[in-house]
Amino acid sequence: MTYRLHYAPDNASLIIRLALEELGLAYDAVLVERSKDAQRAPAYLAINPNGLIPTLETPQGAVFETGAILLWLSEQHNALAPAPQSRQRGEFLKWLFFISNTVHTEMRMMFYPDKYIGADLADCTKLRRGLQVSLKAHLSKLDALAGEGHSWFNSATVTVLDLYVVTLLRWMALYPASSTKWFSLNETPHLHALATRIELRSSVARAIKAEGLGATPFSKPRYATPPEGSAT
Ligand SMILES: N[C@@H](CCC(=O)N[C@@H](CS)C(=O)NCC(=O)O)C(=O)O
Repeated sequence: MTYRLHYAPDNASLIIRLALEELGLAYDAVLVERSKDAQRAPAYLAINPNGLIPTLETPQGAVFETGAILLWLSEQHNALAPAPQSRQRGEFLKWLFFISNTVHTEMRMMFYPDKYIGADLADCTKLRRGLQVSLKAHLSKLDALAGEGHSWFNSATVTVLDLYVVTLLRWMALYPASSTKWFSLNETPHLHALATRIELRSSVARAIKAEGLGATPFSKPRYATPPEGSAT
């Protein structure tokens, strides 16, 4: 069975697309029409009861949650991560989980504060300010990590952690459009170098084409102009 990636342009499914492209795997990309709230339609909820994008259909069933899909793919295909028995595995895993359950979650709250605290504008602004402070501190830690010469982050061998981090950097620069001034990639030179290096890969060129991401999707991103679907 060919993998089926349920995606919307420039959504978290982009991270999975990058991994699939990097692994050179065949897959079908199935558009989830965000403009029609298709992620909450019964057919989608049957494969992802949380109604979130992405979901990857596999021969072993549907896998959801970005971090879980990345880990699953890296284990199935023995690539894009230190091997399970290797000395580096624990270090790699703790940072992958930190990205998935802390940084990505904070970004979700930045994008959709109303889902957490209601639609009051003043409240949302306050929440976003708090998140910006926290994200800046996390970015500074990640930048230091990226400069430490690990084999599993910002090295010549690409990992799912690299792909996850550069996509989050992209979103920090773009979303929500009204509140991105806090972010400057120049403040984290190691992450800047990572973003610049990853976007030159041929796997990324294919993702750029599929989702209309522009030539520098991580180091100097612009809003997507996808051939189908919409980011929101
Ligand atoms: N924890 C989830 C978060 C995924 C997520 O936030 N997806 C967004 C798109 S980037 C989504 O589905 N948003 C639609 C919604 O919240 O209704 C994961 O890692 O897969």
